[in-house]
Amino acid sequence: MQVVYSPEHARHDAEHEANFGQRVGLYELPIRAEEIRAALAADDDFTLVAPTEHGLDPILAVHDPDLVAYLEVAWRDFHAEAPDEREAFPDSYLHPALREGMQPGRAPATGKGRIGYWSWDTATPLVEGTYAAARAAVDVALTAASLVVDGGAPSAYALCRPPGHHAPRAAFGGYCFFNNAAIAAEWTVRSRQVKVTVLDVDYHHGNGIQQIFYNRPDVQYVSLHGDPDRAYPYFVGFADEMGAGKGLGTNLNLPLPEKCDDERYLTELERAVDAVDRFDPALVVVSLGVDTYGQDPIGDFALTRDSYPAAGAAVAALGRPMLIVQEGGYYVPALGQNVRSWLRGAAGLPA
Ligand code: SP5
Ligand code: ZN
Repeated sequence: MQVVYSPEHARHDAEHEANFGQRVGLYELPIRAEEIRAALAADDDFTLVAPTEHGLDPILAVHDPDLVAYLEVAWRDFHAEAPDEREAFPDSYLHPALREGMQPGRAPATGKGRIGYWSWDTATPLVEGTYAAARAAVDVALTAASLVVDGGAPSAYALCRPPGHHAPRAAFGGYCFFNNAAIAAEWTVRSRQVKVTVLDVDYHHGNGIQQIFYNRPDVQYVSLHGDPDRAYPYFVGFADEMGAGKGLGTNLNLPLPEKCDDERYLTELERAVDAVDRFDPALVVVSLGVDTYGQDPIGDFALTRDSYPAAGAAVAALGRPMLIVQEGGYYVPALGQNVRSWLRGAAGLPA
């Protein structure tokens, strides 16, 4: 299987996040991508390839142009008013109740306040190299998509970092800036006039992907994740969210309990795979997070490594072209082997 990787990811090198008001070490670190790269580079069944530049148009097909323009200047803008900070964080957010009954909110023109208009959580610091890294991650996803869609490969893996599935059309958060998987899905739909599914197996619900495609009949979103009644991102990902308008029926959420084990998970994955098969997509984009692992520091599932080849094989059994896009996974000692296991299962290789 071909693996698209760019060293540019390392330019997004923030160090902290805020969890319930506490400044803690960031979980989403450059070493994550390096561990995955090393595990795949050591395996002859994988070939690393560099991304090609795809420009801004595929990003603008998904994201608000004002978000894209903001992210390009966000560091400069914040740094000008807070020159002593190495990481940019908001101190206020535009809660919907703040302007209830008034004109919609808008971003202040410049400065420290502006970041709180575009951000939606307290765990997504922005640093000097964030924009370059986020742009490269999109190129990684689109290059891998092209290997499958244009090149006829049965599957390809995009080693994206920063991840993307929490970024909706017009905001960033959840360690995500540009929604790599959604951008690759939309690019395929537009260039090929086909239906695409995004199957999200990260521990967290991919609220960004759901939001972007919620009204769309031609893009299905299916997700297995920690129930938002207890798990981040808390406000999106409930089972009764099934799409709207022409997209009604194209969104499927399968929220799962704490300590979910391999057997339960693989049973639920079969339900997800059946729904994908019924939708009949020309491409399956897998948002792959291995923060479902039992030892993950921010997830609460109990999956073992054995579940990953089985999960990859279950999705591959659809017999449809597959683009696998990296999302989360934060237990660094097992990260490379967990991802490798999933991909080997997806490629029909022995575990
Ligand atoms: C792509 C992705 O997986 N994003 C996840 C973002 C989660 N951010 C919030 C982290 C909250 C961590 N809570 C710590 C619990 C420690 N036991
Ligand atoms: Zn996650």
